[in-house]
Amino acid sequence: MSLSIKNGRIITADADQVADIFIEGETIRAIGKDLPMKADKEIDASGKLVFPGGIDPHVHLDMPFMGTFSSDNYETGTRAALFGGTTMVIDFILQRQGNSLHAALDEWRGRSNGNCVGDYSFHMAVTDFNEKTKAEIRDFIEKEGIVSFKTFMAYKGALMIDDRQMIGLMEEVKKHGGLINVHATNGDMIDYLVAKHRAEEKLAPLYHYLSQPEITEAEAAERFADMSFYTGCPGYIVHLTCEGALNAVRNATRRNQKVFVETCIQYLLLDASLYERDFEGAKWVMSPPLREKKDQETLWAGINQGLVEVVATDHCPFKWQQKLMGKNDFSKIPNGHPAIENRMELLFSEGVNKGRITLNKYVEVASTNAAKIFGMFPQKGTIAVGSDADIVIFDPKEKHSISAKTHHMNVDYSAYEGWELTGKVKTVVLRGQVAIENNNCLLRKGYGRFVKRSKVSQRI
Ligand code: DUC
Ligand code: ZN
Ligand code: ZN
Repeated sequence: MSLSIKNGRIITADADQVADIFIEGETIRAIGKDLPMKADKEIDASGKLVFPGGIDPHVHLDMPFMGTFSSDNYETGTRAALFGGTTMVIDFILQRQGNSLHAALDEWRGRSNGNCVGDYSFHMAVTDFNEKTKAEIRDFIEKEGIVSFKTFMAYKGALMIDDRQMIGLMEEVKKHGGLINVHATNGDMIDYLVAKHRAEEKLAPLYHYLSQPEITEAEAAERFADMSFYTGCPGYIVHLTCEGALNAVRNATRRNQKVFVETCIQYLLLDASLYERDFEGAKWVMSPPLREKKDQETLWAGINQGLVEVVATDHCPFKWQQKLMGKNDFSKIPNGHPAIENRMELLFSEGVNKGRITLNKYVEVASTNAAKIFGMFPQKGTIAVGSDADIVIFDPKEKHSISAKTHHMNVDYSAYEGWELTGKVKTVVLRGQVAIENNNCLLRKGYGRFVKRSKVSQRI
């Protein structure tokens, strides 16, 4: 099976050209003007932008969390991702404290194997680092192709590790060529503030926000950067939201240290005023919480300064009935919001169209940098001869609006209901197969493949 995409404006992280793409099987075979090859199927992309498939390296599908499961499973979540131009996601396996990493891998494979429509990988979240866990690290990197290890500096009693465990894990991960991802917020400070607000019967969603002030994140980001510097282990801060935390990363550059930073689309576009809407604010209860307008400006600037490399989602949807678990107590609202389907279009409309980022930067932060940082470039994250044919054909002029009535995520509200966007994903190709066309998904569950990743290079 071969496919030609003719006359599109092809944008990669470092190029911009009108040309044809010839795909044979799963990979790109040729790129050039007026290619002579005849393909089984031809798509006319004149007037359209052509991007590498989006990569969202931070999603939680079918995840057991806070007494329930995130409402998108591997099928609905990866399909919704494809509708939004994201051809690959990286999900998180959570070790259960007291159990092994491999037991968790088996559990996560049980839910994901054969169920994905789009491509996927896992980060391994280490919640209990000890001599037994330590002995498993090498196997993950060398045999399983899982080279990134997530750590939580918060969620005490369930997911959090202490600094002693963090240092031990960093040394082991560094030894084998991996990377540490971190949820960097100060768990003890947050626990204290949650308990205080509950004791004072301050139980509305607003107090979720007030229990995680900026300083809880700035402090943890700096501490994490220090530990990463000390051990020499590459570090990646997930869902960074605010000026204080980004300043910690900026300061680390003064000693020639690189800490990779991911922000998420919601922190660029939404702010904490949404928590003032009584219980409706539960739709945006996530950790870290939404911040202030000044933080949004810092994050956009951070992208352009090369301090923020990735825009992900932390997609962790819960239906309204699940959010109601915290009706009388903000600390019981399952944390997370839906965005896997909206990320690429929101970032284009609000970022590129509003002149905040260039087209090349868009591709960099929505796809290429994640592929590089997480060890799968140039197989993923670019349009080049030999790369997987993961391609998005995008109409930069089409106007549309976001609604739960039309989205494909398994959740009964949208965090962006009524947002008017310019720019729409029209056709998506995953490893040479047309995945999305005319608003239909043409692939079935089971097509999505687990992507084994390579040891991590610091260069991006
Ligand atoms: N934050 C969320 O909002 N949800 C899932 C996990 C996390 O850290
Ligand atoms: Zn997190
Ligand atoms: Zn997360």
